[in-house]
Amino acid sequence: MQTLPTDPTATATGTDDDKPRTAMVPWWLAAVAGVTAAGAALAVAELLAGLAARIPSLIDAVADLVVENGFEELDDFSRSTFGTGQKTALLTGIPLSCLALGAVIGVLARKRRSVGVAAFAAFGVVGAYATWSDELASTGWGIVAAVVAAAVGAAALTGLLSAAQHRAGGADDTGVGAMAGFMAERRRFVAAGGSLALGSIFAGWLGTFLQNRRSVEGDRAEVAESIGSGDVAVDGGSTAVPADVATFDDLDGLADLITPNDDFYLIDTAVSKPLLDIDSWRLKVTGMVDQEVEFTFSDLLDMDVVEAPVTLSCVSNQVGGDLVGNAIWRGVRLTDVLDRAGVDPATATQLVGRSADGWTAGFPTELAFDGRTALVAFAMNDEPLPVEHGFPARLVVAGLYGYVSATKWLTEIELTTWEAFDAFWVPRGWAKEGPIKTQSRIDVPRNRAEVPAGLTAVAGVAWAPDRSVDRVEVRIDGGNWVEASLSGELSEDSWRQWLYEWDAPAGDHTIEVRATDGTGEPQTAEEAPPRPDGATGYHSIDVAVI
Ligand SMILES: Nc1nc2c(c(=O)[nH]1)N[C@H]1C(S)=C(S)[C@@H](COP(=O)(O)O)O[C@H]1N2
Ligand SMILES: [Mo]
Repeated sequence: MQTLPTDPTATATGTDDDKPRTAMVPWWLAAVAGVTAAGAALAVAELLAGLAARIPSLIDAVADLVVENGFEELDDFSRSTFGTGQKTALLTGIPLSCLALGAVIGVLARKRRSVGVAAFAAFGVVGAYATWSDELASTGWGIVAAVVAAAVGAAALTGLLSAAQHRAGGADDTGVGAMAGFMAERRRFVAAGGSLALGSIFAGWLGTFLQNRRSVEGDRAEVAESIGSGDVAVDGGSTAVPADVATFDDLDGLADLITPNDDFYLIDTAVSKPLLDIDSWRLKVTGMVDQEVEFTFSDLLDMDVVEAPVTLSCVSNQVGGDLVGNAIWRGVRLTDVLDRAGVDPATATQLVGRSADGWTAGFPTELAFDGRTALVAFAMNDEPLPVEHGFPARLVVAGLYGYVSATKWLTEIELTTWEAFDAFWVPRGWAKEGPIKTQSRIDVPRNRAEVPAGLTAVAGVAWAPDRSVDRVEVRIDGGNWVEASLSGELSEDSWRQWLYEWDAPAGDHTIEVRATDGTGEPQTAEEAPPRPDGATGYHSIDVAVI
């Protein structure tokens, strides 16, 4: 075995830095150096983001940027297969792409180190730009994080490439394995690269750990006390239905009349959910108002607090889909909030809700004043709003799809005109107005289920907020519509369960459902996709009766 000098600077074969006469680093070694350098840059950025809440995670910021600009059909995508998995895919895809780019940069930087430095500088610019468009983060700190990360990446790359040029020489003839031979020959590279890689893994892990540890559960517990949830657990939520309202909750597979918070669908563009501090949180009412006003959380609690069951639905819900839920919301009336500012719906024709992370939703101001349920809500099923549902406050407007109304992490209500502003989803191909269409869904039996012949329960839910559901009918194999029985009605904003006892004959059958709203208008049979203003048509399932 070769005797190795203990002092790495004592090697005679290596040449430092940019001296062009040195033998070129093999491309694969340069690729390894590039990957390691990119990893170090990412890790440092995540560590900084972990150390201070004000410093944004560059990965999150880039993911947000992709969501906001890349995915026009986010709502469509997130509906089925991808689900929240789409965001997870982004959060792993972005670092993986960075590492892959790092490999390319490493190879390109073999001849000229300046190419590597320039590439990392470009990385930094992208990171800084992404944090600049992130409303929750301080832009200044975002730029600091990006500059530090880029500098670490560039330094790591040049350092590793230099280390890679040091060959301790002659290891191939020692008879030891190829790996050991390589290690001996490139020991400076192995030592530098190995410790950098290990350090990066640790820094990245620590940064992610610190970021994930952040929570607002303390604030939520405080809110639980002040909203009088009493001894209601902070994560359970009460879904107790009033005694005088009949339900079919006992039926297996049927959606509960009140959706538990943990089962309530989730749709938003936020890659990491805003964690808002209850003491510094403010709700501002701005724009075309008599005077702009600002509410603290306790200002809201001092107002008249009301509670209302409201069914919320996503415009991208397919016929038969599950992007719909029914919760009891508690908060203050939107009109009470608007009255403090002084709003004239005849001139200020659009109400825009804005979230802490810059998302927007807008609807005609007159709808806030037409008598429907419209709340600045802070509790959901007797529990402070869960973080993912908008803690500490959100809008809930009965009868409007979420994308035009239900702003989570609400920080501002701006009064403007209908023409002056298009909220987040409007330029992305969704209708500017979003009234919820009457819909019904079959939960039991499941599509393509095998059902034993004889009496069997066919059941589901139907909704038409804020018009109420008056009738639900079922049709077997295109025959006559027969009326199903209905659960009690929590409110006209709330969905109803329906149940039909079917005497099922053997064979293959198709079951369809339709609802009629409180105005006597039956659900339309005409099939329409979710885009641009909500899916229509009858939910239909096929079953095999045996
Ligand atoms: N801040 C913010 N609020 C938002 C959204 C969003 O992306 N960001 N999505 C809206 C949409 S499209 C829907 S359907 C509802 C869903 O509310 P949920 O996730 O509590 O069910 O929230 C609305 N509020
Ligand atoms: Mo939605």
